[in-house]
Parts: sequence; C-alpha cells; structure tokens
Amino acid sequence: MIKVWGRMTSTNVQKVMWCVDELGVAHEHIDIPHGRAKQEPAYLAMNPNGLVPTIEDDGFVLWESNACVRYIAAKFGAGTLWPTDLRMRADAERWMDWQLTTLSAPGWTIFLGLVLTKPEQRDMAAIGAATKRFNELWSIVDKVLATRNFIAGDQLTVGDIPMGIAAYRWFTIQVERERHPHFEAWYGRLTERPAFKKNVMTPLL
Ligand SMILES: N[C@@H](CCC(=O)N[C@@H](CS)C(=O)NCC(=O)O)C(=O)O
Repeated sequence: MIKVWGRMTSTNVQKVMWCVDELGVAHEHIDIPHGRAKQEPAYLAMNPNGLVPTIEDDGFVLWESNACVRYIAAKFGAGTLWPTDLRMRADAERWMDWQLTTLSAPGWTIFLGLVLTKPEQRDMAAIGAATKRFNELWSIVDKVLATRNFIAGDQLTVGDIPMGIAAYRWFTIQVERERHPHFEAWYGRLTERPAFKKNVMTPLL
C-alpha cells in the first residue's frame, strides 16, 4: 500500500494521485492542508522541504513529485506508463524534466496572477509575457503531437502526466490561447481518462 501525503489542489500531488489511479495501485491518500507541511515535525522528518507530495512504500520514503511518479510507474507500470523501450522512456522522461525546467515558471506566473491575486493588484505585463511564452511552448508540443497520440508515442506514459496537469490549468484559466489543434486533441484524449477526470479536473482552489 502506497501512502501519498498532500492536498489535492496541488498540481504536484495530482501527478502522483493520477499515476496511482491510472495504474490501479492500492494507495492511501493523507490530506495535508496548505501550509501545514512546514509545521508538522513528523512530516518534516520525512520531507525536510515542508512541501507536498511525499510518498511512502513499505518503509521507503520519497519526495519530489516527478521522482515519485517515476518510482511508482517503474514499479507498477512497466510496459505501460513506464515504457520498456529505452528510447521511448527517455523521450517520456525528457518531457517530465521540461515541465519542471521550462513550463512551470510561466505556469506559476499565470496561476499566481489570475487565480491567487485580486484583479486590481495583478501584474498584467508579467501575466501577458507568461501567456505569450506558454503559447510558444505549446507550439513545440503541438508539433510533436502532430505525429503521435501521446507525448512519447501512441500510448500514455509518465511524460504525459506533468504535461497534462499543466494543460488542465491552461485550458481552465481564462487566458488568450492560440490555436494548437494537435495539442488540443491530445488534451481531449486526456480528459476522457477516468483517473485524469478524478484527480486533475477538479477546482483550482
Ligand atoms: N519540486 C517539488 C515542489 C513541491 C511544491 O512546491 N509543492 C507545493 C504545492 S504544488 C507545496 O508544498 N506548497 C506548500 C503547501 O502546500 O503547504 C515537487 O515537484 O514535488
């Protein structure tokens, strides 16, 4: 039984929860309200960052959402979420890294600006620049998805998980979206998956 700590409004927790549900892995979810992780000594002993998520599997504790997804997929999803073909897996993992290094900063600017900040206090220049950047980044993804159904091939892999969660926010928050037909079709495919609906297509706050 895998334990997953963290609040379901966290995109990083959603990655792990979508992964366990997608694979049908037995798990227990322990809710940690916003800010609480930094205040609980027992939690800090597992994850000194005081951030969510953290997982535990038979005594093995792990944090960093993408590392958690990799671990769960490698243990329970060989041949599905975790491709056995080395190149396909490297391709999938590349998109996980790209989400963290490239997508997450403009994503945070948009979320902070349009969801967490009152209209009169918004930095519209920063939000506009982040939206422009996101449109450019989704163009890269759109070109890849012109040739395949999912980000690393014709099946869902770990690569789709962080990207899919970023896409949910993109399509849910009111921003000026350029048309990216292949990216939109891929997102449509994700929205048909019960584990995505349940864990990702939820209220933002
Ligand atoms: N790089 C870390 C980032 C973790 C992180 O920033 N988590 C946020 C939620 S998305 C958090 O814990 N915020 C404070 C809180 O929820 O109390 C990961 O991917 O797991």
